[in-house]
Amino acid sequence: MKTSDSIFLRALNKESLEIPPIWYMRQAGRYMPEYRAVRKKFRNFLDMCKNPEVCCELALQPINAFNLDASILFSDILTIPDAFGLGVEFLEGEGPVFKNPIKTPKDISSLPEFNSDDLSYVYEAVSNIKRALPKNIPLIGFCGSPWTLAAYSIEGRSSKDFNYTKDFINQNNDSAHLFLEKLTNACFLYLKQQVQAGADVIQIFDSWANLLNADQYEAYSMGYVKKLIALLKEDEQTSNAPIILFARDPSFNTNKMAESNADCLSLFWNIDKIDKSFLQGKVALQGNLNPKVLLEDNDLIEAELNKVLDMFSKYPGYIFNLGHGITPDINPDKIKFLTELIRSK
Ligand code: 1CP
Repeated sequence: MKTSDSIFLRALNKESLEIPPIWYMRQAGRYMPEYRAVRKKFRNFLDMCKNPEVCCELALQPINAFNLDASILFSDILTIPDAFGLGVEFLEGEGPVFKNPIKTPKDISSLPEFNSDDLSYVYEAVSNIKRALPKNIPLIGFCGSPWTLAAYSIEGRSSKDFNYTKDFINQNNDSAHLFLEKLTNACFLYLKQQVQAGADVIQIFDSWANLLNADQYEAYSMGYVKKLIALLKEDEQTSNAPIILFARDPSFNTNKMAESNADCLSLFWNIDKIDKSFLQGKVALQGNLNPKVLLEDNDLIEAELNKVLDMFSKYPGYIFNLGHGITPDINPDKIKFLTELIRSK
């Protein structure tokens, strides 16, 4: 089997398939006992990401447990802000905390030049995972969207509303755009090295798209995602890697996401209507079962799965996934049940 035989790549190429390829956002993570056993050896989560052998072991765990159709690099989106010198730490129960967040426009103008070689531990993880995977299982490399990375870097931590970030961009608009520009170039160089190391597909996570109204989304997020995708499509080394764009709970129509020129749109779980006649032939679609459904009994899981499959299974280029990541409270048996159920239909 060659990588090009993969049903995941065929779906990304907008082919209609009998059974959709299956993978899960956050398929490696705390919900798996084998992940927790490795995780407890590291105090700071990012130290674990800086160990390419461990990242390889973690990326392979869900492939071995559930026989999935795609693997995703084990890492985090906050490696880029860390490489800019913002000092990212993930301590027990706290989520990400930045030692040196962006506080003033001067912090942006005086940022060091992004050196993509500082993230060589990520590219090493990519090549280790690629070597360990069966040939027909493609590897997804990823980054956060420039907007999502800017939000964490300015807020200095996670937040429900990122109000500090919103005030900062309103008061320092030119600097905010300069920062987004720097992040866009960093994302491009970072993804290029992931592809050079063996990533077959790229996913861009716009996990805080929901903070922006439609106009702000265009100005602060979509504009830069478009630029990033254009850079990737124009570069000889990355032009063949299909690009998936995920946006959390967007306040804009799904058709808008297709303007990014991404090859596939990853739909948040609350999207229950799509304009198939507009999207068909332009983009593949990925999604979008609500992860919370996996906390319910099997009959309810099947009923909710059927709704998703009714909506998408005939769509040319459909990839089964959740509408957001697997949460730590989900029992791995439910992932096995769901995966087998999809393949039995
Ligand atoms: O304590 C732990 O064990 C850490 C939990 C964890 C894991 C397993 C974090 C901390 N990151 C990851 C891995 C990770 N992160 C992966 C690879 C695993 C896989 O998918 O199989 C990926 C793709 C990410 C991407 C990521 N990190 C996103 C985008 C996806 C999304 O969920 O929207 C985001 C927003 C982050 C930031 C992040 N990483 C971790 C935390 C706790 C957070 C903050 C989340 C928040 O702000 O609420």
